[in-house]
Amino acid sequence: MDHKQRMKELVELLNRYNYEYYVLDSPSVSDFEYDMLLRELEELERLYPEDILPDSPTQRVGGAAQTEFKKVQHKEPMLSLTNAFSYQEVLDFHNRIIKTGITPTYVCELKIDGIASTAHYENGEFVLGATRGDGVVGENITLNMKTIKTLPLKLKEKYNLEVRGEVYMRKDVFNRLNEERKASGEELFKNPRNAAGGSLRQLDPSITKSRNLDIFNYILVNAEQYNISTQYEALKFLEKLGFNVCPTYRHCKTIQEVFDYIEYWHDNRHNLDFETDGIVIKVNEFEYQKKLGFTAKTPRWAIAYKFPPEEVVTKLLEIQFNTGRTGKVNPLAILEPVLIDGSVVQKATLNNEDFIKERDIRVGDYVVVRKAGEIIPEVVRVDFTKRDSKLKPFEMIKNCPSCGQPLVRKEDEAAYYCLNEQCEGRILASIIYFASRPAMDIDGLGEKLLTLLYEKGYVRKITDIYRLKNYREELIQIDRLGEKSVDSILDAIEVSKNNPLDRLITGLGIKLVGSKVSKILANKFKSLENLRTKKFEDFIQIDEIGPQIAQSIEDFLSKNQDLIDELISLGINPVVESAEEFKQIFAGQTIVVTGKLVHYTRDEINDIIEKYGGKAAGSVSKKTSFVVAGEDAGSKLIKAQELGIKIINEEEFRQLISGE
Ligand code: 0OX
Repeated sequence: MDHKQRMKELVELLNRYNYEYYVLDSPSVSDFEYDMLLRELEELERLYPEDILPDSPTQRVGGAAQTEFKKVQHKEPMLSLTNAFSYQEVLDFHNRIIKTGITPTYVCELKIDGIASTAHYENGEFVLGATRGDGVVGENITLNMKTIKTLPLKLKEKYNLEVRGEVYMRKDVFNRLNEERKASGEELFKNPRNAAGGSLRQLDPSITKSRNLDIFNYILVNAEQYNISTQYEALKFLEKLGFNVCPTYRHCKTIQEVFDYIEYWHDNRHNLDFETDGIVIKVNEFEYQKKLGFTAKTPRWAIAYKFPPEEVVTKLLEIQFNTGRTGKVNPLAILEPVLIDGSVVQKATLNNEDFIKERDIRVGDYVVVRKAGEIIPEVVRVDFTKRDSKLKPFEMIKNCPSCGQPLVRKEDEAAYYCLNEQCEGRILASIIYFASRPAMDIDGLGEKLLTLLYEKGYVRKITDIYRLKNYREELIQIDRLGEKSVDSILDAIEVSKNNPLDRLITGLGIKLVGSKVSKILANKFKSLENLRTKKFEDFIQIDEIGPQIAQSIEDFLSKNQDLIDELISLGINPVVESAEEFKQIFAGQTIVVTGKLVHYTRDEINDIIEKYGGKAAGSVSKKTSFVVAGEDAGSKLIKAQELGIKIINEEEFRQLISGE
């Protein structure tokens, strides 16, 4: 292929990936793949500048500007960063600077994996917020930015200033959002950055608000005006004004200290509650920054070191299919077990038929597997150098792997569905979902055991779970289950009868009704008995519920009155607790949880803090009332110690809420 053709191909590919990334918030390639293609294009353009295409992504500063928001012209262009993919490239950056005759110090910051934004203040009040857009013109997202709790709306002093930063979604918020989306059958966000982007670009700010975004600020525009001469002082100044600055920044006096910083965070970044994809290294002294200046799109005084992607190659042993409770049939890669980032991975998502075919993934291939955003392992691509020529191309199955009915591919969707409501795979999946963590959270009653109990006929529908106590003796005989574990499972089942109503509603698996809508329904209707009689008109009156959800609830109720009867007669009929029952012991307090806990997931403890009147925050600042520290607590604990903030352990927290 000649260079012109390759350049054209790269421009087309990169523009498509840009569109997926910036507009759809659903990229089909990893950042690393994107960066490598971009590098190839930049190299070709350097060799053949006369052939640069006008629509080349190198010819603009950032992502695509959206159409629905009002445009904002940035007074100072919003630049991006040159990437470095190795220590050598960081060293080259340093040497280039030294060569100009200056000896700078550096400020290292974590590179927050979010959406760049800018915030304008007049007289200390937040007046305008914008995205980067193409770097020159961004979108006015003032209303959406106002919903970000970590962005101050009023500063401690009445300054006129512009501050830039990264809007991001915490990992726990992201996990909760995706759990909800999964429960309501919506497409999942690939990673916290896409979720942040998708949430920030909502035309309805109330949706943005519900997404619980956060911001870290890192640039004060024209900082010299405030008698500040270094980036380090600028960050301190921002903190003092009430901005949320990522507390891990460090002033590095030598390039060796920069490498130490990179190494430290390479090893420790997984303990953070937000995602970071690298380290930003900035010349500290503004005087030197000025001297070094800019290229067309990036400053010469800063560089982003990108952490290498956590990818490993392993053999694809089999592609399995399973039918979910909504009927969706998901292909699943069964892999030769490998260690990725400290945990063994033997299953990974293959998304859908198109994904597999576009990448020509075949059973028997060696595939590159990545832990996408530390969450769901994903097959990324085939290592074609190891391809065995005898391997057969992938063929999508035509019938439901569970009931055998023909599968249907819905228009505009890549997924296939089994439409048989009596499909055993779907029924089993809905029972598993009922007992699972976002729903009734019955300890010990997971996928494996429920599948066994289903096959043996003990549990054929949701309500059979509550009849298991009649088969205690038989259960003890099953597959080495034993007396002790059977009793503890039966106990957990009984305890689940007292679960809050919203968990029960979630567990019903009503289409489009995840844990969030369930909470709204529980608060509004207070009991299952009351909810069961309600109709479309009752649901549509609720602000957060649109016609599709209202219809889906009505349809479900009309078909499932027997199930509700049974649940109630089995004693599963929770009534909503009123907020007053929880003493507001944390009223007015901001509490940060860090490290691994024994008794709660992060979501659970945050819920408890909020129920008791407190605010659960993601990062430590002077405003933090106290920190709850579990095992292996990292930078937040250190920050709290530095600031002299009270630190308690999990046991002490439990005592606080139990009133001991
Ligand atoms: C980040 C981040 C991004 C902005 C333009 C010149 C320096 N994602 O965390 N950018 C910058 O600074 C750039 N700093 C950061 N920390």
